[in-house]
Amino acid sequence: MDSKKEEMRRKHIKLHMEGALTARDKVGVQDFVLLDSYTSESAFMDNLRKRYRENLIYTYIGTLLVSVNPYQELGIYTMKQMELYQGVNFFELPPHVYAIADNAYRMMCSELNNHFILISGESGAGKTEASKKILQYLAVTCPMTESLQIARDRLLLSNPVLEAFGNAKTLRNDNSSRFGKYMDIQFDFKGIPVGGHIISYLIEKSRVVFQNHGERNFHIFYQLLEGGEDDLLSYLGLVRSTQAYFYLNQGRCAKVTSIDDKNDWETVVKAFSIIDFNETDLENLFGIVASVLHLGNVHFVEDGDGCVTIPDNSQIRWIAKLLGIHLSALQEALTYRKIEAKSEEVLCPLNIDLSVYSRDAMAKAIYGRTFTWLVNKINGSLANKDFTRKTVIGLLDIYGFEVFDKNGFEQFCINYCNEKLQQLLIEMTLKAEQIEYELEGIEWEPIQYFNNKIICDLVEEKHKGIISILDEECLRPGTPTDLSFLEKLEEKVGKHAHFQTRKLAGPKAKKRISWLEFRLLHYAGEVTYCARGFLEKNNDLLFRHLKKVLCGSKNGIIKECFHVEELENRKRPTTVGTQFKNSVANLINILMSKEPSYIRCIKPNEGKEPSKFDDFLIRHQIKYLGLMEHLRVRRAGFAYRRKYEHFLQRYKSLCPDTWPHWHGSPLEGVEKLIKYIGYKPEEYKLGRTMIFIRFPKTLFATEDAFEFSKHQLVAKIQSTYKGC
Ligand code: AD9
Ligand code: MG
Repeated sequence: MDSKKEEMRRKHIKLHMEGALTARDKVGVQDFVLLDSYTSESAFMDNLRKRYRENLIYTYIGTLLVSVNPYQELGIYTMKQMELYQGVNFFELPPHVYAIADNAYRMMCSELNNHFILISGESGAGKTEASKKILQYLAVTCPMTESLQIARDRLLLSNPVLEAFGNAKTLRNDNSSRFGKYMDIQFDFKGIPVGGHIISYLIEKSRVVFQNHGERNFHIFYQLLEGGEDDLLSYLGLVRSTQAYFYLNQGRCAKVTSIDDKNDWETVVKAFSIIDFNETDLENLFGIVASVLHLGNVHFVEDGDGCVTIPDNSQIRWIAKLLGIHLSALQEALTYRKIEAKSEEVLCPLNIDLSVYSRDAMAKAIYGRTFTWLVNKINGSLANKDFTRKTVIGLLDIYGFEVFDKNGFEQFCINYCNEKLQQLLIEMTLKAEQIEYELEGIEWEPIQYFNNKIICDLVEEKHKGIISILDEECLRPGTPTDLSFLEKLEEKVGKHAHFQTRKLAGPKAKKRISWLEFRLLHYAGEVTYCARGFLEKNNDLLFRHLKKVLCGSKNGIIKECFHVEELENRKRPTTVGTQFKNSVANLINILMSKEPSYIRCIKPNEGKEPSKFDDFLIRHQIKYLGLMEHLRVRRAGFAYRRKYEHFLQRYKSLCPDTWPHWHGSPLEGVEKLIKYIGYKPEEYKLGRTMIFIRFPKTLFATEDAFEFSKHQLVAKIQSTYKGC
């Protein structure tokens, strides 16, 4: 290059370095850490909006992926895309869910450690879709042997089965997961997927007996009625009409345009055959599904003596047949309560309300336990004992923070789980940052952040937390009620800074708290819970009498789900709240032992519409997904860091000393390079293996200068060849 041209090039590079030229206005930055005003929520929103308009649904915050549901097919999940992301340096390509999957996979293979990918976001934000894309990516791109193809197929096909039994149409999402799911994908030492294991959390059993207008029961009921063969339906005593069943017609929306139940039935049946379900399993399983439908149609009437009877026995007959239990015993268990006094048993008639309660409790119990059985059965088929040395990638698709107009026990549990996961995210990110700084020999500057441990403690602390207080109230002799529980809360945690009730907040509270309500100030914002139903849901009581009948069932699945030992054990069963608390603690332990990746999904509008970016809704989610907090932690100190080798490889053409080949150490090369292009001392720090750049503008300038010099080089090469 002649000296005049070189001078021009230098001048241009200098201009870029001073920030005079920029081309990022249209599509925004692909990593939020590169935002100049990284503490500004508006800047965050602007960037997300710009990218969404360009159909760029993914953006990073460091290594965390933010995803906005496009509600349309964008053609970004093709085989070609999968190939593109395989083994590529994380930051070389635009952000993508495949990059997250590939990065976790490569790290797992090279470091032989375990990873997890936590996917969170509100209902309809795209969590399940993201987790399916990851599973597909791993199944398709990982090496595979013929003998292990079945393991891969089972991993993939466990999804439609679990979705059939655990997903439902809600107002927010036509395919809403009504349970939390953690799935380990296990790999052998060659990186071949060999098996898996699933843990499910808190299936929404109440949906089995009740659905809001515009919502449905779990998909499997409709699939069976739409797709099941005539012979099967008549064996189960069912008619082909969703309208005929009380447990299906309350929501008044059995037909949904986006759902093809008949087709889905075929997929599920095919999946069952691959996942090793035999004919007896299926007979038992559909016997239970049908029994639930029959149970919903059991009606009660009260006779003159105040005794409840079942006027029409036809439904009960079918249930007795399908579950292999005695008709009269079932009838008795639904209309009487057996009280054991001293050595004798006394039958005490139930009123209509209690009979309906016990009917619904039975439906919920058999469905809930069958779901657990299903997960165990799938786990049996995913287990692969031949491989002892295994590493895993865990996928967590869990319900996001929920704030509805009315929030009950379920929201309380879900939001507590999110509180714990937020704590884990911040702690793990902080820890990872701190470790990286230490390893690199860079001084750690403490970061101010909100530690939500105080709220976790409020809910979970032994003897003092809300769950313990609820348990105590459930166990208390006398007549504990939801109101007495609320009073206990006021007495015991009333002074806590994150707890309020109407009495405590007084009439001047910003948002009114009604009678029977309490409010928690979560990290993501305030949520007002109605205590109605807390005691009942926490107890989840199935009358002993009914349990006994179910323990005698001849249906193989029910037999496995209800054990006589349960009856013999006089201890109160663990409450739902405590069970959930324990399973969340267990989950946190599982996650803590693995390397994390995070995907935060955002729902862009309530109407499930493509290209609609609802500012208000999204701003709210940014807050409760803790994104600004995460960005602050991630950006503290330095916006950008890169290994010396990678930095030099990319930018070496900017300096005559390092171009085209640098033979010294990468660190020395980087020192030469940044001196040449004029980095100021306050703009960067050099660690042991990485350069840390403090401001995004320094990196942008370098990147723009690089683009410019690349064009110059191409032009030069082209002109050289022209001359040949
Ligand atoms: V819930 O908490 O289970 O109710 P999710 O799981 O967050 O919820 P889901 O993944 O089921 O939401 O996505 C909802 C719908 O959005 C899907 O059925 C798709 O129609 C749509 N969706 C989500 N992600 C994508 C995507 N990456 N591309 C196209 C998408 N459509
Ligand atoms: Mg889902």
